[in-house]
Parts: sequence; structure tokens; C-alpha cells
Amino acid sequence: MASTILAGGISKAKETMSSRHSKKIADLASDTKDVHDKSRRITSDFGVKQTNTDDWLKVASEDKTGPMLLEDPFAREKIHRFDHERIPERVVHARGAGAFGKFTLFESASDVSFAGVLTDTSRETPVFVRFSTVLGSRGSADTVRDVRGFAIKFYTDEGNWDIVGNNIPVFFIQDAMKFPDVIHAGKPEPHNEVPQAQTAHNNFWDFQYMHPEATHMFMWTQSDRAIPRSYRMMQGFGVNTFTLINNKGERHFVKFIFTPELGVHSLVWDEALKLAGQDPDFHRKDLWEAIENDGYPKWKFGIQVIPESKENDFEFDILDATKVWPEELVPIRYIGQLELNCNPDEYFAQTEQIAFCTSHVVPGIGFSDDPLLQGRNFSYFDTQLSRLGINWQELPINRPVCPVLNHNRDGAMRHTITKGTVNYWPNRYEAVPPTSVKEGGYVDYPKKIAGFKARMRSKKFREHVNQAQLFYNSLSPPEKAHVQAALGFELDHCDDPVVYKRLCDRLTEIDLSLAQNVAELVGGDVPQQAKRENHGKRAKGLSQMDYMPSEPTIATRRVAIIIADGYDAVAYNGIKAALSAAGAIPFTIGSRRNPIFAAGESKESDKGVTPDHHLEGMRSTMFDSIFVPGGSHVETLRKNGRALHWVREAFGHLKAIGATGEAVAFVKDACQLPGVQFSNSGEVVDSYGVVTASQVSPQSFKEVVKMAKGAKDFV
Ligand code: HDE
Repeated sequence: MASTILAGGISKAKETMSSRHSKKIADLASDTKDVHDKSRRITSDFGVKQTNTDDWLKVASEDKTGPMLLEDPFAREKIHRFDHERIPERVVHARGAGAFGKFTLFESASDVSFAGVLTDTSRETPVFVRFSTVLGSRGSADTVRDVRGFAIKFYTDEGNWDIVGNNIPVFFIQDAMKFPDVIHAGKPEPHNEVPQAQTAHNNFWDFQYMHPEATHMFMWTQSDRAIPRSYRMMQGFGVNTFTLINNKGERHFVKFIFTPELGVHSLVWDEALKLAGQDPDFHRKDLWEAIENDGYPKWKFGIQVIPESKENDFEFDILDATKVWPEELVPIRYIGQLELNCNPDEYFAQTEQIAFCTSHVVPGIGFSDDPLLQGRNFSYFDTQLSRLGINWQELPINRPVCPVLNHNRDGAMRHTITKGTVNYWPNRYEAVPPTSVKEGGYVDYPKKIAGFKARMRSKKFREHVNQAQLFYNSLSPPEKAHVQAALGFELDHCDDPVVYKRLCDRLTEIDLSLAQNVAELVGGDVPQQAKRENHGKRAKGLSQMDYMPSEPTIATRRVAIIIADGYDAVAYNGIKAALSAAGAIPFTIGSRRNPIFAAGESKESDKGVTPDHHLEGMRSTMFDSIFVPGGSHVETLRKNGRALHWVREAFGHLKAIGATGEAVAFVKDACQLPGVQFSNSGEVVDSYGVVTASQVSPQSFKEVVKMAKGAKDFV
């Protein structure tokens, strides 16, 4: 039976957590309590065992319930604790999901950095990764059109290193001082707090027009990158330019990149919209389920490196976060792997309380003068103060796995007890002195700086269109069509003509036909002339199609097998086995959740198959592919509007569909494919991603799996 997110979730998670070795997980053990430990009894927070946690102490008898007594410390404690359960949600990236894992290197980067985490190929560095959307509140849906956060905390032997990245390599703005503006414009509008977790509104697009520097980024957010199929199938980018320092004291500029082993895949927009209502936790559950099923997500870790001497050799400023470093100019050097292999034990204590700071770097890694990064280095620490308080770094999920000791003291909720008579440096005992560089102390790169104080950006920061064109030109035709449709959707939700007309005008700086098509659709003035010629250049690595796995794979994909009484058991069992063998997760979707009986079976004498779900309980959007076996059950399915809708909708979302025997005609009718010839002679036929076989054979199952691997949705 398919392993679902609910089946055995808790016990398996616990077993996974304790059995998998990681320095960080071992570190958390002393703070972890297990509610499933049968020897434990309920106590108050001050440790007294309680006999009753259901009834407030009151003046009462069998005949009368009298007034409650304020005296009851247990009742008051329970209510007090409840009243204060919430902490402020993150001002951005409030909605997220995370997991533990490990980071390993297969190649040392010692030529450019002396950081242990980037040079020691024998190390396993524990990590916690948190994925998120940006604009929605904590309870918003996972599949909205938005940038995704991809934040990694590396618990290294030399201290915590945080890469607080996104799944898109560039950003809307160049200078951190603009961050409140871009976020205010994207979040719900101030007068009515509408819309939630959407960029499809006047203020967002007004901002985009008013800030030409956002042009490159908004093209990415209108692409399929902003509606990922899964957190496991998106890239991660550090976005900002950092620096690496090697043993010779040389400095290089660097960008960090994570590329998923499964390839980069997206939903189609209609699916994303429906899932937002049908399964708002779609991405959160997907990550959890993959880890529970041992389908550990993995990413290759890469660096793009520019020596300090070449800083000014590019037509763009390498410190400008609205620009990519095209791979043709700065190749990606893949040197490591990130793997997620363990779900958290408790959402709040771990995923919610984890706190990232771009300013957390370890020896061998440093900052650049990227004006977005410099501002972020201030902001993240500051925001943790209002979310978690000054001692946030003592929380179990945030504390490093290496020793921490210094003269910082006190503050609300201090946990550490520091023994000794001095709390300052220097002191007469030489207690807790600074570390020498030889002993691993952090080295600040001695950079010479000369300049004027001014509120300005250098000249190269003022060009905003070249890379927006480069991105658009590099997309495949379907990806371009999706950008056009996305802009059509977003601007249709703007009711201020100033907003959508101006934006259409901006598009003429990128591509004339894009501008014309969008303007026609949304009511803009259809332009006749480009404001800027498209340079026609392309770069690799920008289209998702560039990240297809070398071997197509169906691993971890969810496949629904639809059955009702009278299904063909040979076809059902055959496809299930073939899918499992290929690493996919088959789910049986029945006309009911009580047992379903195959052709020739009866309720009286057979056990039947108990489906994982029934047709009304799920929707096709929650699966990557569907299969309908033959058998007399097809007559039942034909009369079931929901069954027809499953097939038709999956076809509309370009999903792989398989059918055998009697189900061939059913699928054909459901998809309404006039003129398409499906085979009647036994051979396997593939039309529009639908594979059918009128007779069941091992070949037909292989074909279905092959088709699913190669289907549009999977590439
Ligand atoms: Fe963030 N960002 N950001 N950001 N950001 C936050 O920090 C901020 C930026 C990113 O899972 C906040 O802990 C400023 C770029 C992620 O906990 C806050 C600027 C990128 C997360 C903050 C930026 C990001 C955050 C809110 C402009 C991609 C979620 C809660 C200079 C490289 C981390 C928090 C998690 C969170 C500020 C721009 C990614 C307010 C001022 C660029 C993934 O500190």
C-alpha cells in the first residue's frame, strides 16, 4: 500500500530522528522529550504531577456547578501558556517548511578558501534547511506564485554558517534601503489587507514599473520558477556576492548555487491555483512524505568564483544582486552535495524558531560590498530580536555544535550559566581571551577603501534590461508562453489602467511581441515599436530545461491508480509493481475507501483492495500521473462525473496518463480527443502523453512508466 503522509508519520519520524547520526541531532537530544514515552506522566510547568487537567477547581457538588476558583494554579498556568503561544510571524517568508540533513564535499575548494566546510572532504556537516514563500502569512497556501526561500544553516565545526537564499538567482532591488518598499508593495494592500500571498494587484505592479531595477526579477517571477512542483525540485541561490579567502590571503568573489538531483520542475498555473485551495500544504507535505519514504532530496552544491583582480572585467557590476553571472563567463564548479534526510520533531521549536542571519559566516568566507548584502547583514539579527528575543542564539535549533563562550551576558530568557568572577576583556585572569588566527580565529580581510560619502550607486548599477532580455531569450517556447500567460493573469487583476498600461509599455524594452500579446490580453495600448531592440543573446542555465536529469526519472512521483468494483487485477497489480520498482509512489484511488473488489472477486469470499483514498477525497492535481486499468469497472467510472473529471483534468494539466483494456476508450472519451487514433490491436500507443494498451502485457507497464518519465510535466 502506498505510504501516505499520515500513515505512521509520528512514529517513523521519531525513529528516523534518533537513529540517524548527526552532531546536531545528538546535540538536540538533551532538550527533546517524547510524549509517546509510556512512563511519562503529565506535570505542571513547575514539575508537580497533576491528577486532572480538564476541570478548573470550583465550588461544586453532584447537584450544582458553582463558581470557579482563581486559586487553581494548574488551570491558570494552562490558560496563561495558551494565551502566549504565538510569537510574531516572520515579516517576510512567514510560511515555510524545513528538514535536517547533511552537507558533504566531493572536491576541496582549498585553492580559493580555507573554510573547513569547503575544504575537508571527509566531513559531514549537519544542516537544517527551511524553504518558504515570501509574501503570504503563516497560514497561507504553498503553491502561490512567489519567490521561494531556500535558507540553509550549516552547523560547522567552526561555528554556524547561514546561506539565506532563494530559488531565483536575482532580486528586485539593488540597495537594502529599498526592502521595506518592495515588501510593502507586494504584501496585502494597506487599506483592506487584500490580496493574501499574491502579487496580482495594483501596488505590486506599480512598484515594478517605478523601479526599472526590478525588471529582470519580475521576468523570473512570471516564469515557471515561481510555481515549483516541489521544494525538492527547485534550485537554490545565495543571490548576493560573498567572498572566499584562501591560505595565501587571496580573495575571490563567489556566488553559491544548489541544483536538485531530480531536475527543476514546476506546476502549471491552473494546477497551482487549484492546489492553493484543495491542498494548501502541498509543498510542506511533499517534503515530509519524500523524507519519510526515504526519497531523500539531494542538491549538487556549486560555486561561481571571480578572482579579485577581475572584479571590474564585466559589463555588469558583480556586486549588483539584480544580475546573474552567466555561466559562459563564470562557469559553475560543482564541489559538494546537500541531502535532506530527517524530518523535524516539532514544527514550532525547530522550523519556526530557526533563525538565519546572512552575517553568520565562518573563517575562510566573508562579505562583499554588495549593497543588498550589507543591509541584510543588519536586518536579520535585528528581526530575530523582535521574533525571539536577545538570547535567540541559545535556542536548541540555533545553537552551534562547537563551543560558545564569551563575555556577552544577561538579557531576557538567558539559559547559559557562566561561572567565574569576570565578564569583560581584558581581565586580570586572562579568562576567555580572543583566539589567534593560527588557532582558527576569524580573519577580517584587510581591504583598502577610499571614497566619498554619498547616497548613490555606481554607473554599472544603472543598466536594467540586458539580463531581462537574456533571461527571456533563453527560455524554451512553452516557458515563454507561460511568462506571457502569467503577465496576462497578474495584470488582469490590476484594475488601475495606469498600472497595467505602464507595465505593458515597460515590456517593450524586453521583447516587442511579448509586449504586444500581453497588452492585447490585459487592455493595454498595443505597442508598434520596441523601446529597445532585443539583443537576441541567450545564456545557458536560465531555462529549466537545462536541468533535466541525465536519466529521466519517475522517482518519488505520486501516481494515482483509479479503480472501482470489477477492475482488472492483473493490470492493477502489474502497474503498481512497475511503478514501485521505478521508485514512484503509487496510490490507489477507489470509488470508495472501503474494500474494492476485482473482476471475479466477491464481497463474501474475498478481502478486496482497500484504497488509500476515494475519488471525492482527492483531486488529480495532487498527483503527477494517473493510470486506469481495464475491467468492467469502467462502466461504473463512466457514470461517475468525478472519475471523468480526474482524467480530463489530468490531461488538461499535461500529465502522463496510462490505460489498458476497456479503460482505453474511457480515457479517450474523458479527454475528448476527437480524431486521435488509439490502438485496438494490442500494441502500445502514445498520443499527447496518453499511453494505452488494449491488452495487458509486461511491455504495456514498462511503456506507461517510460511515458510518465518522459511526459511534459516531468521534464
Ligand atoms: Fe530576506 N529577510 N531580506 N532576502 N530572507 C528575512 O529575516 C531582508 C533578501 C530570505 O527561512 C527576514 O528571519 C532584507 C534576499 C529568506 O527563516 C528579514 C533584504 C534574499 C528568508 C529579511 C532581504 C532573501 C528571509 C524576515 C534586502 C535571497 C527566510 C525573517 C536587503 C537571497 C529565512 C527573518 C527563514 C527572511 C530581510 C532580501 C532571502 C526581515 C532587509 C535578496 C530565505 O530579516
